[in-house]
Amino acid sequence: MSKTLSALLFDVDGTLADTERDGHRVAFNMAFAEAGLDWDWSAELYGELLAVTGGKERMRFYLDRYRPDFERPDDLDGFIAGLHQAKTRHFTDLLAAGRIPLRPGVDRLLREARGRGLRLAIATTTTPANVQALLRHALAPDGEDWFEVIAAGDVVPAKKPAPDIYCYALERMGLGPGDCLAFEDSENGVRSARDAGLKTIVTVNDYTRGQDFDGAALVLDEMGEPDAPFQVLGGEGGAEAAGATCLDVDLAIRLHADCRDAAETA
Ligand code: XBP
Ligand code: MG
Repeated sequence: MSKTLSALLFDVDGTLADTERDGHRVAFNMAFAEAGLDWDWSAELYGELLAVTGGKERMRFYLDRYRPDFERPDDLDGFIAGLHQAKTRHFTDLLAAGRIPLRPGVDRLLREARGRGLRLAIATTTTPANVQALLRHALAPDGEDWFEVIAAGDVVPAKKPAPDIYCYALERMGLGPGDCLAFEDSENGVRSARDAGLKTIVTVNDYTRGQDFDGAALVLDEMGEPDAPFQVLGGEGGAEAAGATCLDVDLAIRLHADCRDAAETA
């Protein structure tokens, strides 16, 4: 395994920002209403639907599971794609209106990582336009340029929990998984990163708190800020985090080194 931590790979939804309940869910419901459908995804139902990653895949799952009687149009794929386009428009409008901020500590960690020469990438299931809008409106006008690779959406056929999107990002960067750390918020995300060979730091949210993060290097409530410390909820690198108040580059380097030692001992 590489001795140096070269890059940080970030999930988007739930990790960079709490986008699901008050962002994606709201945008889906706006698209449904606009299309004259009586579908309305409550915050609770949405928690169940999140088991399926990808908005188009999620709508199809909803139809199969909750709307078996819905009279399906001949071109179901086209119908779902149309709804999804409208949903993306509504979601990016919410972002442009500044409705969805970054999670605590994300801005700080990204700035520090950039300043210290770490390479940055995105590996996400969501649509590229959503990533672009979030980075532009919640991070910085040139936020997209901070990331060497933005791997998103349908660029790979199999979405998380398949490892494909991480493998794609690593290949584009010419790096191996041992050179990097991944940042995730969900079990599906951790499985994806783990199966790509990556060590992963998890920040949970209300939808993912009770999930299984087996093998994660560290599980936190938030990345934390110097005046608003994180809480360590689990993970194999808890000892490395002792005494730390927030997730910074030094802690990331310690966690990466710890993983390396474990791999060398094994
Ligand atoms: C995110 C997703 C996405 C978003 C919606 O998962 O599953 O589908 O919920 O975005 P992850 P789209 O954080 O694991 O990448 O509607 O653009 O798919
Ligand atoms: Mg996520």
